[in-house]
Amino acid sequence: MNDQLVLHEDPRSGNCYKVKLTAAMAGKHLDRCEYDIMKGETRTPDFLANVNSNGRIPVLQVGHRFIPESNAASYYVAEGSHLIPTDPFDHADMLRWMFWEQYNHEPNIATLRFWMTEVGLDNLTDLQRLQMPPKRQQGNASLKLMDEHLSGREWFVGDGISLADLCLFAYTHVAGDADFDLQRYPNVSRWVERVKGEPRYMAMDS
Ligand SMILES: N[C@@H](CCC(=O)N[C@@H](CS)C(=O)NCC(=O)O)C(=O)O
Repeated sequence: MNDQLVLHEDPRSGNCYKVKLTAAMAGKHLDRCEYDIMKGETRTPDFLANVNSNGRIPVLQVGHRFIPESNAASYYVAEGSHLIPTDPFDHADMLRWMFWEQYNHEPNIATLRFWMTEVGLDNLTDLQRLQMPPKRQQGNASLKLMDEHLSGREWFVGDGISLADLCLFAYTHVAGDADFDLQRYPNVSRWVERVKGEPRYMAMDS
């Protein structure tokens, strides 16, 4: 893999952080190209035509090709590293948690965090206001499920850290920004500290 890797990102995004954290832990270099999503910079005709027709970051540029979707981009970066289990069951289980993160976790915890920290409660639409209680309930249900899974185990898959841990970590460790109380989930809290203690760990604001 000799292609240059460029991450198209907004540094405030946990989805973008997943790709940077994965690169740090896998010992790979990423160049960065920054956008401000609050100014619509990922919705310009140029971005839609040339980077991601879905109008969102992160997007990983590999040479002249582009991989949108944080977990797919992280998977490309992690290829060949200790973060990707070689056992077929563990590999599928890692993907299970990454798909689960996108369906059950990120749409609730990350969206509430975005609304509360970037958009601001006063600026929410009526529909967003209505969606807040169910998102909070579903976010807490996700944290509870994670806490139960981590009972008696250190990592989400098999015996070691994998990409599943990093994809789940990105928005879990900042869930407090959206008023989720991680102290209610002691196994999750210990796992957060475990990830932070990994040798090549990189903080979100790095
Ligand atoms: N499922 C996508 C979600 C990407 C996403 O929602 N990106 C947000 C930032 S975290 C974005 O680009 N928002 C700007 C917009 O929608 O205009 C992923 O995991 O990469």
